[in-house]
Amino acid sequence: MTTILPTERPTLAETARQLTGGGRGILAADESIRTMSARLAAEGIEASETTRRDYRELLLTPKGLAESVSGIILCDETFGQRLADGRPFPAASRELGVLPGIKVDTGTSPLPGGDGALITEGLDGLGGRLASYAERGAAFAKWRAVFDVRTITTYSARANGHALARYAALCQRHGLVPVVEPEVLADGGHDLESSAYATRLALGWVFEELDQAGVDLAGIVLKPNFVTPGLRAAPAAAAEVAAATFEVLCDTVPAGVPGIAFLSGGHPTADVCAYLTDLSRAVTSRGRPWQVTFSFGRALVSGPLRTWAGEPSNTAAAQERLVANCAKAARATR
Ligand code: 5MM
Repeated sequence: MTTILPTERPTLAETARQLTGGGRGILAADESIRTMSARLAAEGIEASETTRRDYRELLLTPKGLAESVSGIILCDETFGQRLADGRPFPAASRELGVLPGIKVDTGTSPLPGGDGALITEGLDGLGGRLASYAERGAAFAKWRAVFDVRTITTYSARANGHALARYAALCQRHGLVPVVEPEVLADGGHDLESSAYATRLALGWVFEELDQAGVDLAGIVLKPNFVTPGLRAAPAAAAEVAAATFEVLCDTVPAGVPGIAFLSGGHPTADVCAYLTDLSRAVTSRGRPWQVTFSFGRALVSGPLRTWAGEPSNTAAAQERLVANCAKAARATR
């Protein structure tokens, strides 16, 4: 592997632009061991360290992936694993032209006094873990705060914004671009206005706290949800979702943020690609400075996982499906 000398290392701003620009986006493959095991089991695949590794190798190695994917988010287990040819995942990822990232939060727990709201954990010992990931080749990190439209309050938005800001400041100190992910869940039957309200509240406090923590906005990537009705409500047209999302972004996201990479939130691939197409058009035509792209998980990988079904003979077909999904999402940004 080529050694990167400190003076040759890209700046945080360069990495943030590389992750979100050039018509490429981020593949979120960082499900925790528990979530990944449940997803494998749901497809009838025995969940083990080996099957989780095999599946992540399938995701990272398709020919042509780097044409539409700039970065891949891994969890700690995958970050420490090796491909079948012996290369560690982070090194192989760089060689394939895809920047490796690492999920560093440790999940959520009930926020004390938060009336059912959640707080994301993982700040204890984070500096040491970031130093180790950076040393082992990570280019960026990810931390996800989770909000429900029924329980979000100023207090929960502020508490999670504060944790995201501490994480982001620490990442930048260790030379890693922080992906800042405040997710308003799409689960439920709520309307679009409730999603807009919750997203505005969450993003407003996130940027207030990032400012207080002295985070350099040029060296972050924002990973928000699209503003949509809940998955159990009647869907809205892509134009309506894009307009509502654009309005919330304009009111809350400073111009200094280089890139916004959306999560898919359980929406179908075709829907999130349509949202991204319309939103990209609005951002360009209305002269906003951000690069907008995807950081989808389920919208990219659910189909390929089903196709693979744990059978090595299905790997090529599953990879073809993944590349097609990523290419579709990438086209939506152009
Ligand atoms: C891939 O899933 C990520 C981690 O989930 P858990 O820690 O809960 O297992 C998750 O953060 C993901 O990166 C984002 O939610 C985006 O994924 P979707 O599927 O919403 O695009």
